[in-house]
Amino acid sequence: MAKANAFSTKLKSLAAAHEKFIARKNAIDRTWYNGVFDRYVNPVLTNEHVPLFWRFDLNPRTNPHLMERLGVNCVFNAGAIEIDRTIYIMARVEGADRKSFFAVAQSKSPTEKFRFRDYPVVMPETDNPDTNVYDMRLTRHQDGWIYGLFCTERKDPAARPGDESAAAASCGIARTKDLKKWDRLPDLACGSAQQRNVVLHPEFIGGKYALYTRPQDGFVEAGRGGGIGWALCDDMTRAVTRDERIIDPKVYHTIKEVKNGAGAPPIRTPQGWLHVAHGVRNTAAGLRYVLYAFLCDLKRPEKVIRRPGGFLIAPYERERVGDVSNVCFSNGAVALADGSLYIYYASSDTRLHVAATSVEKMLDYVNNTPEDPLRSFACVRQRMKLIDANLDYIRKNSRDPVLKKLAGQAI
Ligand code: M1P
Repeated sequence: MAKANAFSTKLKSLAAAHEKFIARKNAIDRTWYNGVFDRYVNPVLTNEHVPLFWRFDLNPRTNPHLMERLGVNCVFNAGAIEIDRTIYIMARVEGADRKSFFAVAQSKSPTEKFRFRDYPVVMPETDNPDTNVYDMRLTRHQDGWIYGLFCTERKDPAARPGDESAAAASCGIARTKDLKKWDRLPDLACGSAQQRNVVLHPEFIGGKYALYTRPQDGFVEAGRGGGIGWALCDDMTRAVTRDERIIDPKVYHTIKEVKNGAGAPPIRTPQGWLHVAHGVRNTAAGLRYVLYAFLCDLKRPEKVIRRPGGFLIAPYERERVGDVSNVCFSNGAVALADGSLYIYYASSDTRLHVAATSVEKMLDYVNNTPEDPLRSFACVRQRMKLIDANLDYIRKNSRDPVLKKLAGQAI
């Protein structure tokens, strides 16, 4: 009897804490400001959002100690879509067993109160079963379907005996009308040995489907090749690409020197297709993943027309630490009818955050952030130009006390 009471008391408090956690409000993080986007105090989705009934056996007869039976390690890299004023997040949920799966969480607000649906996504397999699936990009395509493109990993058939970590990565493809029932289509057939971070463009290009790819011929680490590629394909039910053209290459000594990959499906803006991608550089402490933006031509989306230098979002404060530290990664963003734009990004492969901005601000950002001039000397020249223009402006407005104070010794 005492045991039964302890069980129900504990369950009651777990349930109350869980509900309180999900219902909590989220506020803009005032410790952060750069004018481009707002950060929020709380992550929008974490392993603590996962329903208790996905983790615990709630029956005291079969689980007298109220133990977690199937733990969830983290919730991160998520696709996103808005349907009828509800935001749906297609999260990567990683169980305690290291395997990831997909699950939809939804909210009327883009920044808080996300709640998982009762069941995760049951993604059908192909004849070649996936060992692990992750990082789904959701594209609402002109053809009427919502496509989910994701990475499917299987053990590398060429792995040396004893090597239990070499994986072969391909692009898995599925489509749905309601985010509940998924039709699994054959994986993308392409010329590259490794294919991850594939994104479907939302519109037909000359009657064909267009894909952003990341061709690599090495192991899932950097390998040779790389860069964000562009490829066309006739039919998503048997997706085959032949020529992958690199439209955004890796570049020496930049935020994308090791590798890069497309993020959310590009967002149509009046001035072009806006991309938020990830770039990876090397450090003595390992790889560092940041997000960067670029803009492509509206009529020719394979043509990059703006390349603001440096990163847009980098790990900040507690975002720096997690299962894979020093990582920001995004595969989902939503642009709402009022012009607001929400970029969902995960930190350190552990939890999901939101960066709130607008299409207007992002266009200002891509148009007015100078390109990376690639050499320290040129970077200083670039900064000198900004400083000179500002000091000139301050001199001309020297009666403004705030500006005067900002000027240092210069006036
Ligand atoms: O661990 C960081 C990221 O590593 C991979 O990204 P990429 O293919 O660009 O190296 C992915 O596994 C991604 O899920 C992960 O966040």
